[in-house]
Amino acid sequence: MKLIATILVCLGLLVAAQDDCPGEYISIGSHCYWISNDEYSWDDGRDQCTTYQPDHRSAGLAHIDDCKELGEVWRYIVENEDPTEDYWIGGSDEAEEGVYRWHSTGHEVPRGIPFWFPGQPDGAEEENALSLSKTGYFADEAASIPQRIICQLL
Ligand SMILES: [Ca+2]
Ligand SMILES: [Ca+2]
Repeated sequence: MKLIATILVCLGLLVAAQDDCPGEYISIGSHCYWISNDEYSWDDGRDQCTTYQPDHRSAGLAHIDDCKELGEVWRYIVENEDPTEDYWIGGSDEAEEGVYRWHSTGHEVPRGIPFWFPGQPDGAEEENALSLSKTGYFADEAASIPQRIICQLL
């Protein structure tokens, strides 16, 4: 009985957490995200996120700052979306080659393992946009490539 009670309480919390995210946003971990079905260039994806702001909450392409968050988002994609695709998230090194920053916070994107796939970033000035790639890790890719996008409420 105790176990069942625990499960019910947890389910209750889960539902409550999802209710906290407005519009089409969903709760993953402690943040609200929206994963598009349509594909956009990185710039159009950024504009899409900053335009669609349910309940007047600020939003941008996702900024994934710690490995717990990365694990939670990737696990959600594996279980609910298509893990054979790449998804745009909010980092860019367009302003300064080799220095990735989140467009929504201005903070530097974490470097190396466990965030980036080994060998990435490798595109120099040809690849200036950050993707959560089908490897489950970050990769730099050409910003013009159409990809699905992951938006996040700020
Ligand atoms: Ca680059
Ligand atoms: Ca690359």
